[in-house]
Amino acid sequence: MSYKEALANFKKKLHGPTVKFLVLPHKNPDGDAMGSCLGLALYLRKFGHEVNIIAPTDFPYFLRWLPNVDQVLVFSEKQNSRVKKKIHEANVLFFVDFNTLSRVEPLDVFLKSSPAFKILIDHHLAPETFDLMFCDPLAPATAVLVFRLIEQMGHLDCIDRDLAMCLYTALVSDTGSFRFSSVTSETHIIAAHLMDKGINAGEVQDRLYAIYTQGRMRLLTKTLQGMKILAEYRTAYMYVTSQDMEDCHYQKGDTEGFVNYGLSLKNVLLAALFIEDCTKGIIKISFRSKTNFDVNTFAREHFQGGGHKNAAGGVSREDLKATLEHFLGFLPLYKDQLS
Ligand SMILES: [Mn+2]
Repeated sequence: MSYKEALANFKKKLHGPTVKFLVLPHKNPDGDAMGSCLGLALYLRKFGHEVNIIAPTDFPYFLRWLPNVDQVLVFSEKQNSRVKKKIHEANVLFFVDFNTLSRVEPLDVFLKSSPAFKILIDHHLAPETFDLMFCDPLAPATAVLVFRLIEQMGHLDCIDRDLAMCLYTALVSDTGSFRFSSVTSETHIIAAHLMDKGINAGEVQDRLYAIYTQGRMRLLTKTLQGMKILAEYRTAYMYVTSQDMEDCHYQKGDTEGFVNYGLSLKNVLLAALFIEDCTKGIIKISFRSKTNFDVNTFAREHFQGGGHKNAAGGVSREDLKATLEHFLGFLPLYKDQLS
């Protein structure tokens, strides 16, 4: 189905009889996932539809101020029956900021078997197929696709201050405050449109980034002190142990953005952050890169992950020491690209 056909199809849904939408971000939702979901929900409600949002796991504390964030139902064992009921009742499922249903585990099985109409809006590479798709892997954030959808439907007037706040926060989150190479003139034009709705850009920055607890700052200090720089491979890597997290009173989201410090080094093209998760027995890994070094492929081939060309994630089921050794062992294979 072409984008144009998808739009026409969506238009019918939007202007048709009232339906129950269920909007879902990926697990461990970030600013783009949450902002895009909340913005989309505000938009759909303007047409009289019932809209629920379910997050597969909790979201970080620095997003708790987003407009209507209290309406997001977070899945947990306790909420199990409530969540299943909402999935069961939904006529339209809206998947936001992820490309495969495995990103919404453990809800994926229920969503897969649901007969509801399924729409995907996302900017990751190689998405799975759904009934309607609004996808562009070149878009710097899913919020850009939400904005485009609203614009192409001719509904820019529907964007009020709250909706603008949600989308702007999403944009800032996924573009490293408009620094990443994915940012285009369109990104800034959208940001300008959103600012014209009366939001305070500085306030968004402060709410997202000027919120370090003392513990988080200590964790960052410790992580930076342990940073290793491999000039030969233009690579910087860091790790966070479970013990460090415990010592620094870790809260969900505290390591967000740490990996970018590696990339702020002059001459570094690849940055990696390894986070030990003892409860799950895994190492979570974040990769960031500059220029053409493709961390999506790197994460996919070696660490069961993926994402975008310059920002991706992965996982290792070995311990921290073995994981780091493997990572270091892979670098010589990329010597040509990392020089
Ligand atoms: Mn995103």
